[in-house]
Amino acid sequence: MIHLKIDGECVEVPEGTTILEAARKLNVHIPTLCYHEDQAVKAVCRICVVEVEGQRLLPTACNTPVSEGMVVKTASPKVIKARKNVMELILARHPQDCLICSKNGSCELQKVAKDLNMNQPNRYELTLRSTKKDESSPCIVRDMKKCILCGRCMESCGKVQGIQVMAKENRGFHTEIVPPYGKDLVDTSCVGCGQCVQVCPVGALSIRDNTDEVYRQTAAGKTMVIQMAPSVRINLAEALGQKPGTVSTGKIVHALKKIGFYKVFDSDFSADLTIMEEGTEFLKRLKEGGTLPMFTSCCPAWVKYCETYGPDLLPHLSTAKSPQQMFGSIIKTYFAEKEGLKREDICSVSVMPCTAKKFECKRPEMKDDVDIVITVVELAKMIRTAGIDFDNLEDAEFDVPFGLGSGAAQIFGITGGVMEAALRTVYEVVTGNSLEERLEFTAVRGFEGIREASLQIGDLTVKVAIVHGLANAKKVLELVREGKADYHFIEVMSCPGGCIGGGGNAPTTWKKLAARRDAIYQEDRNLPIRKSHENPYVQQIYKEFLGEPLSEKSHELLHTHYIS
Ligand code: HC1
Ligand code: SF4
Ligand code: SF4
Repeated sequence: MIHLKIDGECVEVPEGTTILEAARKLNVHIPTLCYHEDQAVKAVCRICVVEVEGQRLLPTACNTPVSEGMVVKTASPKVIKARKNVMELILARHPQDCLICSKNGSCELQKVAKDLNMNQPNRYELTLRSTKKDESSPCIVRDMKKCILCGRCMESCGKVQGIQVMAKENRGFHTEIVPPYGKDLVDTSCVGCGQCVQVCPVGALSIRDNTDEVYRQTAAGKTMVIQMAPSVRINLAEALGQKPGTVSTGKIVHALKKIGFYKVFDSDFSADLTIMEEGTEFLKRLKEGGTLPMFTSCCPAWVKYCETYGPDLLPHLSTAKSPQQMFGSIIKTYFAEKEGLKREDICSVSVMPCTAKKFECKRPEMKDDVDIVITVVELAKMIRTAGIDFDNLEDAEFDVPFGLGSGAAQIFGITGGVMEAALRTVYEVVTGNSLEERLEFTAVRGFEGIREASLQIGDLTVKVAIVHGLANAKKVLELVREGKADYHFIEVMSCPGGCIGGGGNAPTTWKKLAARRDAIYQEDRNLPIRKSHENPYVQQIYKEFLGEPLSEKSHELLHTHYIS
């Protein structure tokens, strides 16, 4: 163990600990910008400099290991002067339009500048990059004038997703982070997952904001209908300042009503529908010798990834649309008919934890089933704009008949959840036995990037794999291509942790993901119905409208095809 003093207080830490980590142990706050707790240390911004007794130069706390007897000052006049100088240099390259920036109020640069009390005019002249704003993607907006070159986005896109859409180009003052050949994002292999947005400390990468469209359609007198994804109820309160894992289903429904939605429906309902279709498709492939392993198809960033990097493997993807799109189809047909509306009278909105869902709804084969997708972060902004006192809002109920989902649908929002939901139904349908207290398939749970499990279903040992993070998906695609993956069914979610870690949420860390995970599994346990095939409204819609899973009508409305 190493003993040192930080701001006069003694601390004991293991060898190899950095000054930043040691300070955090003492609850001493050292400002950071390029540092991210889940990423490799970069030490490029230099805002975390500290003073170490006996050293002339100021080391960066994020990458300097502690040593025995070290005496550190984290906020001496010399340190503050140096940090203010670093901040002046950063601000001389950063637009000063905070009031109209998407990150206003949640920007890490803004916070550090405020904490540093930058109360004098900048001594350096403002010299902005000339890069134009890239609004070509339906999912995210790049405004590289605002980039502070921290490199976090490159790590998320490159290491976590294995895609590396952006890279550093040029040197020194001219350094920029850009897609290859200065292409627009839409012309790259970007899958729209928003993991780069998740880690960007400033407004250089942001979620495409579609909130104005919602207001426009409401003002135009459209019948406003919204569906809410499984993980939104887990993540929304956090985006409004509550602690991670605060579930607020009823409050969100109430807030959406206040904002002007005529019907508020639950995507958990269509997640159950997805299980009916996808589960039946899986059984059909098993029985009739269809293409196996079958891949899940509810994550649009994964579908796009597979279309781009595995066109030869597209027959493995389930043809089932995602719950979002299945719901869109049902709203513009069955629901419209029941309400005596034409499809063009309805504005079908969905609130999602996901930026890629914005792209999914614009795919031509999806028609206008879902008109607008807003993310958790956008809904949080709309709630603030409407002046809603969210914390003190009474709970409200989803509208019927699409307001009921099972616990199986609820866990769609976490890695392994789609598989677990499918297994609950497939097992009972095939064996005719009830799972009773063995309902929770703990073998498919967890945060390991690639997990596998097997389950005895009747005579067959079903082998499954669960993957999250596209860099992991790449490895599994390779195994399938080489014929080395003896799985029957593979769940892939692009975002680490699944949708609870989606790009449309407030910034995510593994620590926050653990709290969100606990909340989502608790929600499953709280629900009276925990298997998709037991959802009475799902049973009703098959009886009244769809016939049975994989019927002609189901194929027309609930299934899709892929583009290589
Ligand atoms: Fe997801 Fe899904 S679980 S993809 O993560 O299948 O976005 O929450 O809504 O469509 O249900 C996202 C979440 C979501 C779909 C469902
Ligand atoms: Fe990479 Fe995803 Fe960002 Fe696109 S949205 S640049 S794929 S991290
Ligand atoms: Fe969107 Fe979920 Fe896929 Fe992430 S894992 S891209 S949030 S659907």
